[in-house]
Amino acid sequence: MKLYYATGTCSLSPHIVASEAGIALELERVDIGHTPPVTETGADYSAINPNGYVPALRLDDGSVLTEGAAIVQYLADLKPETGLAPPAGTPARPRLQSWLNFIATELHKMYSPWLFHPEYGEPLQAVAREKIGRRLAFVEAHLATSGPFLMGERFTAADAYLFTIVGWSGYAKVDLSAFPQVRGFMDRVAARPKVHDAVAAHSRASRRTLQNA
Ligand SMILES: N[C@@H](CCC(=O)N[C@@H](CS)C(=O)NCC(=O)O)C(=O)O
Repeated sequence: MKLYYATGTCSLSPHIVASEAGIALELERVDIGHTPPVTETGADYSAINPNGYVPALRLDDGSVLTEGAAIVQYLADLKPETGLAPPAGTPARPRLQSWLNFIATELHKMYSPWLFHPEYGEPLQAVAREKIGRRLAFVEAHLATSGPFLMGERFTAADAYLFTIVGWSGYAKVDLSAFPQVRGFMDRVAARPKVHDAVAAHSRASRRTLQNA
């Protein structure tokens, strides 16, 4: 399997899930700033994902799966024993999907693009930061009562995604000082050896096979 990724982006989330699951991924970096986007091997990325964004996962049958929330579930389901995604058909699975959807729509797309493009200007960015603050307050309250992870005692794919997006807070000037539970969560996740490996590999990786990163 090959993960199309770009450093510093949401493609870290499936990278973490693969690392936690012990799944070997081939990696191919995409220059998403290039028009049209190209991969490091010179391939036209828009022929791989017509939407031009990362992540995308090339499956072993040659087909391509897009959308981070779907990709992390696919990877987690390959290794059900890890508990990275509860089994389909159990009440816990839609709760995982609820978190993934919340992170994708209420956090990911509030941080990006609003806080990543200065051309939107400070008034719009202030609106985005205020909304993110309200959503983080919700996460804060949840972690306080039901943590240490989003689904309770076990680290899941939703935690990988939350860690990835909230990790943009410094760059996006989102103040986490009012959210000690969230900050504790970030420290807890960052301290996981397989997360550490994925973060390091995500930053330095070039096209190669990543064995159990
Ligand atoms: N809906 C997509 C969005 C992915 C996304 O926003 N990717 C960003 C990086 S975090 C990207 O590649 N942006 C470049 C672009 O939109 O052209 C998903 O959840 O996977």
